[in-house]
Amino acid sequence: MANRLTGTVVRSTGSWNTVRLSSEEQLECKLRGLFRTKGMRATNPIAVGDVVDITKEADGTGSIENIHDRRNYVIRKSVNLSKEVHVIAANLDQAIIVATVEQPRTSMGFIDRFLCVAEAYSIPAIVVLNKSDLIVEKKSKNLTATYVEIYTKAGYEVFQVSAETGDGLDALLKKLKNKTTLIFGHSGVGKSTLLNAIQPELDLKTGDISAVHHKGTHTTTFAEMFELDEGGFVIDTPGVKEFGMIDMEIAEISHYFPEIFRTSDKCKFGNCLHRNEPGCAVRNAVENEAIAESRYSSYISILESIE
Ligand SMILES: Nc1nc2c(ncn2[C@@H]2O[C@H](COP(=O)(O)OP(=O)(O)OP(=O)(O)O)[C@@H](O)[C@H]2O)c(=O)[nH]1
Ligand SMILES: [Mg+2]
Ligand SMILES: [Zn+2]
Repeated sequence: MANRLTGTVVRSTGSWNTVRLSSEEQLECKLRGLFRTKGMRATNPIAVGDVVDITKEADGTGSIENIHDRRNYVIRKSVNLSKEVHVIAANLDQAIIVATVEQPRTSMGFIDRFLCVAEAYSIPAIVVLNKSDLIVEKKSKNLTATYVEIYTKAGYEVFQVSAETGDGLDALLKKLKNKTTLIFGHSGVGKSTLLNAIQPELDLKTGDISAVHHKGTHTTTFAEMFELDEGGFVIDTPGVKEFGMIDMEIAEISHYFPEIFRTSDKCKFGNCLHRNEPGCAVRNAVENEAIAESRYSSYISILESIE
């Protein structure tokens, strides 16, 4: 077709999707016809990051004619409709989980669930601890050191940054260069503030800290992809309360905890689930503190939630 063009979805709000054709041109597009996402029941047939073929209409809008196969994606269970999933974003090079030790404190369980899903989709994940300027008391400092140690030992890169003071942002920006990166995390951890600090022209709406603690407050309401001046794209997302995990096979969960997986070939039984089996190298490593207790607990809790 003569006027058929290919672009990337940078924003999807239901019936309208903003498609980026080039850095100069974005087009509001509607889905033409009914699309079924292969093999999954998703609340959204199109997600940020999807590559689509469109045709231009006379009124200056576009029609999405085709969605390209996804290289990868991150999905979570919808909160209300447990059978349906929500596609957070597609075609990612990496994902950042933004967490905070103070205001609010992100639980390790939440971080672990996200990391587990990222591993399941083979998306490299990075842990960013934001609001380092708030880490002043000894207790917070110790806790921060624990977070850093646990995730570094598990095999992840951990960045300590402050969107407020700019501390640590240069190193983070280097990591973002020429990649498409999903920015994920609870509401109020400073995802949008971080992106503004990296690139002020983005001018993203950010929350008022006092409003964060009221339930249901999300400052960012839709996932949206932005181009970085330095090269690359970032996808800001609305904060989530809980991360509903998609169904996985029980035996595969340990594959998505890198340090557990690495250790498991020393278990006596090939099908060891690392619970009460004799000769379990993983439990042994937890006892020797080679594997963090919290990571092991997250593993067990995901296992139990699926059973
Ligand atoms: N002290 C301090 N406050 C920060 C920092 N980063 C963000 N904040 C504050 O945290 C609050 C929430 O920031 P947002 O950027 O809106 O958080 P978000 O993660 O985008 O939240 P949602 O869009 O609701 O998911 C705002 O009041 C920010 O000013 C930081 O590094 N230090
Ligand atoms: Mg936000
Ligand atoms: Zn074992």
